[in-house]
Amino acid sequence: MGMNAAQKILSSHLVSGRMAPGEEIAIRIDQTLTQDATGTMAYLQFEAMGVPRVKTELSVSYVDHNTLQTGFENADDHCFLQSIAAKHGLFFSRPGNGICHQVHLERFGVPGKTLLGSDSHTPTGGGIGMVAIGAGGLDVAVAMAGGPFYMNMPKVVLVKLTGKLGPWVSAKDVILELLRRQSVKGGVGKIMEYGGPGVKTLSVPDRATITNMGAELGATTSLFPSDDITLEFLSAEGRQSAWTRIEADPDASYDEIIEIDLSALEPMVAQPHQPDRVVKVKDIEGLKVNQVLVGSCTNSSYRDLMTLAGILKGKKVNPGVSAGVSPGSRQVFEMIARNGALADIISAGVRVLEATCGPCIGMGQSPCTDGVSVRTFNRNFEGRSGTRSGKIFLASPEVAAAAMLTGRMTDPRSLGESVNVTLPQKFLIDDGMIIPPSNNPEEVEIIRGPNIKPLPIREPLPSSMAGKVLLKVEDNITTDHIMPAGSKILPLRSNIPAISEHVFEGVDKTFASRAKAAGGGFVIGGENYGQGSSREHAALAPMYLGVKAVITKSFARIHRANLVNFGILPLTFVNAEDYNSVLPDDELKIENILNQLEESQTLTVTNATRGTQFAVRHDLTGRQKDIILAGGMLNMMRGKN
Ligand code: MIC
Ligand code: SF4
Repeated sequence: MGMNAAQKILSSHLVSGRMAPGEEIAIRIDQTLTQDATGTMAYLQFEAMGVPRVKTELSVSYVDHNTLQTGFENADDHCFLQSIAAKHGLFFSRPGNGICHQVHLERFGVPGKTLLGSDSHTPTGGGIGMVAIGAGGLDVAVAMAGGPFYMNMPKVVLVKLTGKLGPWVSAKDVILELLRRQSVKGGVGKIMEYGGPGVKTLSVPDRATITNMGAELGATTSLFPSDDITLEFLSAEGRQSAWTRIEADPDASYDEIIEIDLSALEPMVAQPHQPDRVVKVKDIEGLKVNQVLVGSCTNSSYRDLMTLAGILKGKKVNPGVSAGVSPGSRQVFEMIARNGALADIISAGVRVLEATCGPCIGMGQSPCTDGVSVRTFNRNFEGRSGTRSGKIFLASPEVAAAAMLTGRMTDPRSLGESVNVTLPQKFLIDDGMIIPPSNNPEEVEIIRGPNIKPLPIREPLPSSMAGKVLLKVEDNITTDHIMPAGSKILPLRSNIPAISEHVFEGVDKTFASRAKAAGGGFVIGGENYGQGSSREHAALAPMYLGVKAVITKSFARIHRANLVNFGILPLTFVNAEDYNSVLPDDELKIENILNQLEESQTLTVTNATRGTQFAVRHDLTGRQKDIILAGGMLNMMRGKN
């Protein structure tokens, strides 16, 4: 039996385990990436490991998230990151050089390699045939120190593409259609591998839009083959020597097959506040739009911005719309500046922002009260834009451009002749904003601002735990709910005591003070708890506040791994109905934990307030048990040194 592309790459990197779905495997990591909002913690952790130089083939530290400098904090973090990269053997992509995923695809990604990134959209690299996975900063730090990455072997799903996208329909519509069908938890425990004749009709930027937003399906990663189209892209980046062909064998098997006929797709849009609330644009046509933004790691490539410029050329943004654009990289930015497309965008009245994440993570451009904002981004979670009452819709650059012109949700097919962008034979290559590591690392001094505080450490697991239910939440709670971002809170990413004051702020303002006063306690959640970002602050800060265990119906992959890494027990209800019987403020108790963990997959929780008991699963592997018992990965590693 032949292998699919995911199996080929994973098997060539397998360190331990059996590649059977659900079994724990460890894989060797060739490349890592970090961004500034998760990077400071990752490098503090890497430092704590005492490894002088990264052991990967390539590690890159990007600054793209915390670029709004309203105080010294972010600027200090940039200096810290630059100095630590120079010292420990990393390339440093300076602020302004672009969003990590876009730049990595352009300048560093290599088909067939593994990439681990401390950002959930790392799977963008799957657009050129990498197994690219998002993880918490601590897992990335371990990979930089030469350790393997552990995960449960995902199922491999074939997304078989047939046909060809019609005019005004683009890659975003493919992934929105998949989200419509599969939901935000449809990809949990799965790798989405794209195949079928339709693959040949999609360029690398198209593919990267699709693999990027596979994160919203909850998928471990998404992967396109590396074929002649990949070679064309890498050649245009002057990197043809990085190319190898990686395709599924003709007799490869898959755990599941999904078919999408590209010809049948129409312009789609995800409605507030989840990326899977997808409808056809024509079904909500006419909705008044207040703001339109084009950018983010999903849709800010040369192809996307040339499409925007082509649609806007010679026209003006509707007076009711505030329009903005943030290019994905300096390469894209400079190219559209030099070829005149940027002038068309400016002339149309679009506000031009830096080549960073910007509004995608609430760093400016928050919409007006109750504002409808159409964005080419990947997440539309409530409050993430910085305006709690904002209503964020996710759509393609074509749909965004149409809304800019009309001030309403508009099916772009009504605009007439479509704009078709051909990719250049050669991209503009200038790596001047990427600083290589120092040749004299011993001379590099690490610059540490006053906002960079030491990492808090948890005590080893106690034999029993008791405490109140501090909070009970519903299904699909995101890490943006648990540990909000945005321009005010993001500057505190290097300061856990300060950032922990904001845990669950948008859900319950009293959470942090109650948790501290109670000496910690429990959080109860529904399905897919912790979906969204890879930010380990969503585990680290609750850990700092004393959260002992989180009991849910199910977890999102990265967040569960982060909880384990920081010594918080992730537990799931054996009977989902028990969720209903636990109420806020109930006193819970788990006794004899160490024995219970050793002896079975389930633990008994006593609800002292209601006089009841219920069973929960821990599903911890032997390795994860050791981490939990030690009170987190850093404790465990220290114990071993
Ligand atoms: C996001 O899109 O939510 C982020 C900000 O890029 C996060 C990382 C972070 O919180 O720093 C992610 O996707 O992992
Ligand atoms: Fe940045 Fe947004 Fe992409 Fe996250 S999703 S990496 S915030 S652009």
